[in-house]
Amino acid sequence: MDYIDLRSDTVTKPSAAMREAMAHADVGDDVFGEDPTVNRLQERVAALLGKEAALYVASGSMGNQTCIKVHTQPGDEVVCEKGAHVFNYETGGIAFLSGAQVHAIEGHHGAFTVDQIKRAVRPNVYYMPKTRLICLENTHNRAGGTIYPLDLIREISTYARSQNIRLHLDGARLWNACAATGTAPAEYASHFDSVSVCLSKGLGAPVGSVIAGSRAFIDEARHVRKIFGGGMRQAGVLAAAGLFALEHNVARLGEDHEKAAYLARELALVKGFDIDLESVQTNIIIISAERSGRMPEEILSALRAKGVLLTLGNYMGIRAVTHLDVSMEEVKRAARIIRETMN
Ligand code: TLP
Repeated sequence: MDYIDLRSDTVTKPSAAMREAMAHADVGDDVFGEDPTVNRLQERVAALLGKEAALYVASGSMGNQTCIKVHTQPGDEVVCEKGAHVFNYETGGIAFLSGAQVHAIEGHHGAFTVDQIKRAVRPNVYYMPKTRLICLENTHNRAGGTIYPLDLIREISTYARSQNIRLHLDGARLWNACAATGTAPAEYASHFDSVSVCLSKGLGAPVGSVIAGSRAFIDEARHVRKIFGGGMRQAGVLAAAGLFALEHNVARLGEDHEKAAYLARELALVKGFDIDLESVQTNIIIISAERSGRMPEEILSALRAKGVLLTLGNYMGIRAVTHLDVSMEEVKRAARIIRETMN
């Protein structure tokens, strides 16, 4: 069956033109720092984010976890939002890889305030963990692709700096936040000590993320990446896809947001579905199916049988994500199928 796949923006496949760029990439051994395409990608992302240096990594999880490892010592505390990807979907990596513990705060639309952070930060007493790092997520996946308000980021950054607490941005979908707000990536990034961005979500590359920060931070991150088994060799064939994605697939992200806005409006009318339309700010829709009286898993398999793929969202929730490989026409068809299945 030809599925309309709305499970994630990670499901996109590299286009013929992207594959062409990959086939012609100049390569070298990146563990020696000699892959010209990887170097070009790192320089490009560092410039886009206004940081001194950047490092290509295999995935968003590797990017976040590498940054967290560089920022923390075992026993430290990392503050993040309750629904954060680093906390929920990275297999306990903060504990496993960094030996740090998480202090999770419940935000609104994935964002918390300085006051909430102040209440979470540990006093400087020897028998307490040290609050070493705060992680923000923009856009926030589990909250529904919500955008972290820039004024909140500014306040949090000012406070974190005053307390000597590091600030990391999980910017897997930072490009979507930038497309929706018109804020430049470097403006967001300027408030953080480290930033992780993905090339394999909305941008449509098959693999890869990039982390950015000061030169000293990235030197340390390169060391940690090697420990994590992420030293790659002729990775230029992959990095070429990332460069292609940055060149061709950023300006079009607004289309994905239009498709999501349409789909959200349609699905809000479906019997038993509840959608917080205010949270639909980019390309993700979280649907609560609680009132339908049906379990999300049951709804997902009924839709699969009719050719529409969605995935589980937060508790009792279903998630739909729009992307490069699903057209407005397909989104309209999916909305029709979902309505028919639920009515
Ligand atoms: N998110 C995936 C799943 O893991 C849930 C998805 O389908 O959305 N940060 C954020 C905000 C993410 O949404 C993701 C991936 C990551 C980091 C991790 O990226 P990868 O999957 O490349 O490790």
